[in-house]
Amino acid sequence: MAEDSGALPLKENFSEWYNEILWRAEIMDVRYPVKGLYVWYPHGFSLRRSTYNILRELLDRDHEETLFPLLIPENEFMKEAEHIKGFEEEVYWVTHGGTTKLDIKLALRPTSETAIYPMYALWLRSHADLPIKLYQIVNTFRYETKHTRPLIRLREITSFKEAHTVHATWDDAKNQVEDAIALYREFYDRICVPIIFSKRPEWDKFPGADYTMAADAIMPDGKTLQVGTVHHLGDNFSKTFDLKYEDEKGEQKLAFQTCYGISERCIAALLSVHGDDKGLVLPPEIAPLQIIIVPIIMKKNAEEILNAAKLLETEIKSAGMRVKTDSRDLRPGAKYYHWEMRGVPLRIEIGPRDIQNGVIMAVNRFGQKTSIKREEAISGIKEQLESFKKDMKFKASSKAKEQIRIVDSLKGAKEAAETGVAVLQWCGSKKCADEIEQKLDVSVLGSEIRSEYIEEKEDTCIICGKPSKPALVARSY
Ligand code: P5A
Ligand code: ZN
Repeated sequence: MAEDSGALPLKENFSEWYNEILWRAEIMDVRYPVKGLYVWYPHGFSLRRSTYNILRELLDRDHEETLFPLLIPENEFMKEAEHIKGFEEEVYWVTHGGTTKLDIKLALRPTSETAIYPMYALWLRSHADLPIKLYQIVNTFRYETKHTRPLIRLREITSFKEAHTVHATWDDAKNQVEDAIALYREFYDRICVPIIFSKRPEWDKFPGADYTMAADAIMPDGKTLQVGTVHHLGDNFSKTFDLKYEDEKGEQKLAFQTCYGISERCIAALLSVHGDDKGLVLPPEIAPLQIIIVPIIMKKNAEEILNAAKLLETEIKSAGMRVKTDSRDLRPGAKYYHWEMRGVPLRIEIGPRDIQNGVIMAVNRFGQKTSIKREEAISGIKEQLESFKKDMKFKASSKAKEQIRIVDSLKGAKEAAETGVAVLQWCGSKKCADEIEQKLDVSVLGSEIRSEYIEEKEDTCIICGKPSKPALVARSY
C-alpha cells in the first residue's frame, strides 16, 4: 500500500509530518471523495482495535455496552433548547426515503443524548434501577465548518465512544464525573499520552450541560487537542425527556445525568506525541505488531538462519506476543526502515554470529541495543518491552512538563503559547478571557486544572487584578 520511498518530513514540521505519516505508516487514507471522511487502512484499524479494547476493558468494569440507532427523529432532537442551539449548524438531515419526502426529518446523530434519553425515560421506573451506566462505540456525524483533518476534526467521527449515566441526585452525578475523569486518566496512562483536565469556561461547555470537564493533550507544535470531555448534565435533559424515578417514599423525582466521550482523537494524540523523524513509536500494549524478527541472511547459511528465526517466532507467539519474521528478499536496512515507520517497538536481529554465540540482538524503537541469551529469549523480550514502555512514558511526560509554563505576564504567556501551554492567573470573567484571547491569539481552555505539575493557588487576575485562579491558555486545534 504505502511505498517505502522518499523521506518523511522532520517532525519539527509537524503539520507536514502528520499528513505524511498517516499514509506512510498505513493509518488513514485521505483520498476518499467526501470532505472530512477518511478510510482506515487495516494497520490503522488494528491500532484502533487494540486502543479501543483498553477503553472497553476499563468501561466494562462497571458500565454495560449498548447500541442505539443512527437516526434521530426531528421532534426528539429539537426538544432540548440549549442542545439544539449548540448543534443545529452541524447536523446532517435525512429528508427522503427514495423519492418520498419523510413526514418527520431524521437527524444523523451528532451525539446520542436525544436518541438515548427518550428510551431511558421508558426504562427508568424506580430508585432500584439507578444508577444506569451505558456506553456505545459508534460513528457520529458533524458538519464541521472549521478546517477538517484526519483523526482530529472529522465530519464522520468513526470511533465515538459515548457513555451516558443516570443518577438519583446531583451529587451522585458529580461523583460519576469524578469517576469518569479517573477512568480517562487511566486510559491515557495506558496509551502513554499525558493529559491535563480542566473545567471549561461557562461559554465553552457542552450544549445542555451544567458544567464540562475536558482533557487536553499537548501536540508537538505546542497546540492543544481536546481528547475527551466529561459533562455534568444536571437535570436539564431529564426535565426535557421526563426522566423520573420513584424514590423510597414513593415520590416521583427527576433524575440527574452525566455523559462523557472520546473519539479517534485519542489515536491522533498517540501518534503525534510519540512519533519521531523515523515514523511511529507505539506502546507495546497496542502496537499491531510488537516484535519484528529480521534474519541477517548470508548466502551460505540462509536456511539455518531462516529456521532459527522461524523457531524463535513460534516460541514468541506461543508466549502470547504479536510477532512476525520479515524474510523478504530485501537488504536488512530497508526492512529496518519499513518497520520503524510502522512503530514496531522491538526488532530482533539474528545473524550467523548470533547463532554461534547463542544470543539474539534486540533493538528497541529508540535504537537501544541489547544482547539476549537465546535460552532466555522470552523473558528477555518481555523485559525489553516493559522497559520500552517505561521509557516512552518518561519521554512523553518530560516533554509535556517542558511544554507547560507558569507565567505572570502577558508577554510570558505569549512566549509560552508558542511552544505549549501557559498557566496564568485569570478571574473567570468572559471580559478578561476575551482580552487574553485577542491579545495573544490563544484560547482560554479552562481553570480548576487537574495536573500534578500545576498547583491550584489563589492570586490576582493578570488582566483586571481581581481574585483569580490558575487557567490553561494555549493555541488549540
Ligand atoms: C459526550 C459523549 C459529547 O458529544 N455527548 C456524548 C458528549 N461531547 S463532545 O465534547 O462534543 O465530544 C466528545 C469528544 O469527541 C471529540 N470530538 C471530535 N473528534 C473528531 N472529530 C470531531 N469533529 C469531533 N468533535 C468532537 C472531542 O475529543 C470531544 O471531546
Ligand atoms: Zn480578570
